[in-house]
Amino acid sequence: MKLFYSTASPYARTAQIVLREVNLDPKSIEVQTHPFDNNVEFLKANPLGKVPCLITDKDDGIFDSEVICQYLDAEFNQGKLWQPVQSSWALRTTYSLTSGLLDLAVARRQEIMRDGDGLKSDFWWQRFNDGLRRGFEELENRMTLMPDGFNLLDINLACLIDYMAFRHSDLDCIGSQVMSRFQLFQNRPSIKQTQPSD
Ligand SMILES: N[C@@H](CCC(=O)N[C@@H](CS)C(=O)NCC(=O)O)C(=O)O
Repeated sequence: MKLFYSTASPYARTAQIVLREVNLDPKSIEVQTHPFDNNVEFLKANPLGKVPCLITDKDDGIFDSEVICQYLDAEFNQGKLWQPVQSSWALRTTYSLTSGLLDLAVARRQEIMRDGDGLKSDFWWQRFNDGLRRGFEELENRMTLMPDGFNLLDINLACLIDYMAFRHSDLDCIGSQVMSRFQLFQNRPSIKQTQPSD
């Protein structure tokens, strides 16, 4: 099995955390790549050219991060990390909210990079900021729904919170309930060993 990841990708990090949580050996599975390197094996497994991408022992390509996390959990952990989320549409929607916030945070990062080429759009900048503000407000309101025990939604949440600190420390939009939830598990080895970096 191979997991293609990049060290700055919050989506790839969710899969890296699950690898560790289900007691697989990351050293023998993780392959660091940059999506822009266009590694041939990686592009064959994921024609979209995005990390993360998993190649299974049967040589099947699996993406995106949500499917990889559920695959690893189902195959190697009896689905214990997804089970608390799976049974509730509200929690699954909260999972989608964290994924959507990651999409906005990554898009905002791309807008910052485009600024270097003089291509920053004021319209999209405002739209990403507004989406992040509204989305984090909604996430704060949903924290009362969170189930007991660490689960795949917590993993998405951890990657989101750390990515905001990594790329968007100028924004102050994370509420106290979200931070309290994060603090419950931020010291897990799987979280500490996978901090984002350039
Ligand atoms: N929905 C995808 C998003 C993956 C994604 O956008 N990854 C970024 C890195 S953060 C990437 O590989 N971008 C390269 C590109 O878009 O060409 C997932 O959850 O895996």
